[in-house]
Amino acid sequence: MSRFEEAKKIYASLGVDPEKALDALKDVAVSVHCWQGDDVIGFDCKESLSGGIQATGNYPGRARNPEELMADIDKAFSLIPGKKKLNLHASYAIFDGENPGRDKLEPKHFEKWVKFAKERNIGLDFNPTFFSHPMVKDNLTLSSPDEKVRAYWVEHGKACVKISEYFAQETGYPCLLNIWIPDGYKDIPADRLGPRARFKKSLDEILSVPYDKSKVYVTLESKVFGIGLESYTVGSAEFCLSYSAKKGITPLMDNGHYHPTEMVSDKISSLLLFNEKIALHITRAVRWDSDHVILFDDETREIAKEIVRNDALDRVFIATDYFDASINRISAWITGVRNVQKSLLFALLEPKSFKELQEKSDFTSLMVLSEELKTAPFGDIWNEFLSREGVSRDYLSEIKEYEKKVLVNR
Ligand code: RNT
Ligand code: ZN
Repeated sequence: MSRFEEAKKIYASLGVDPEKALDALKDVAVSVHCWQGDDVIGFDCKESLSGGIQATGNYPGRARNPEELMADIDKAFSLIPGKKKLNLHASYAIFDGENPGRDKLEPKHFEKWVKFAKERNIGLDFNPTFFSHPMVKDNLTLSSPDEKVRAYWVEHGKACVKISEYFAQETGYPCLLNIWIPDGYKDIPADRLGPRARFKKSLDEILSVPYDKSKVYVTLESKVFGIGLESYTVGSAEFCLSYSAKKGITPLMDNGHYHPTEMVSDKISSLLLFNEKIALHITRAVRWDSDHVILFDDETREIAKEIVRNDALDRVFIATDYFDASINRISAWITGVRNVQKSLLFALLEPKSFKELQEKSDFTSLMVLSEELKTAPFGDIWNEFLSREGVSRDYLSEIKEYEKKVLVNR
């Protein structure tokens, strides 16, 4: 008997059918962020990374242009099983001639990405880029008191709505447009309301652009602090949740954007009760919003359990968001995305009876069985998934080969 057949028996004895789990997993799309490949630099201007986020390390082989980034994405995607989408930022626009500025971006500046997506039959998600740009003034964009600055970024937001609609139309997959602004203050502000009122007004203006709500899902990502924005962020959790609820858009939670003991896994159920759809940026925060590569760790598994247990695989938009420049960037992509999928599979292999144990207050059984499950032959089910997807288990040797042949020559 194969290891998979053996493992199936063990899971069956726990009341779990691994075939069903594998079947469910293959249809879950993970939106893979493009910015792991080039340390969040993009192609549209020479500004260094700003907005209170940081990619640290100088491992060789950063993608320097669209061709290199596309080749690296292809390499990573060839070693990631399951369904994928590609998540782009506006700063990854590809210009044939002049750069018209972020306020004047058009669908044509993303034609090459659409071609890339169509050829691979994947969907595209999108993000306006409100950072790393000379029009960011005093760490403010959509909440700036300078009307010229605010208007510039409103135009950028509107342009991105149109580009998202174009992505959805062309690829045939809905496009998620995620709005995140880095706006905030290093030190205690004298006025907390003013910037938030301006942010609200700016969002209203951006969303006044008509768009097809069945094709474009606008999401709003909150954040508690950033580097140089330690005391106040305009787009706080309360602001973003309230705005999303009022306007009928989708809230997005990034698990690096909360106080260190606050867990996104605990927040998912509440949001599911009040929203048709919710969105996630899965990342790993080490002591701060450090955006380390996602591991197969407790919180990632707990997030996955909350999605699966609540039958919400079709209600949660799952995206990755991390940037590590200290290790092979392609390996980072693969490891992180595979760990999201592993966590989902782990959750899909949890017995339904656990809920009943809780309801009966049989916490003894719940603890014993949950601990037992941790050493069940999960690896054999995961390996079966990889082989059904035609993806090899060992990606290290392939990555090292690509590093030798391609990356070190950059
Ligand atoms: C920053 C946010 C945001 C960015 C990307 C690049 O803290 O998490 O999602 O990481 O837009
Ligand atoms: Zn994020």
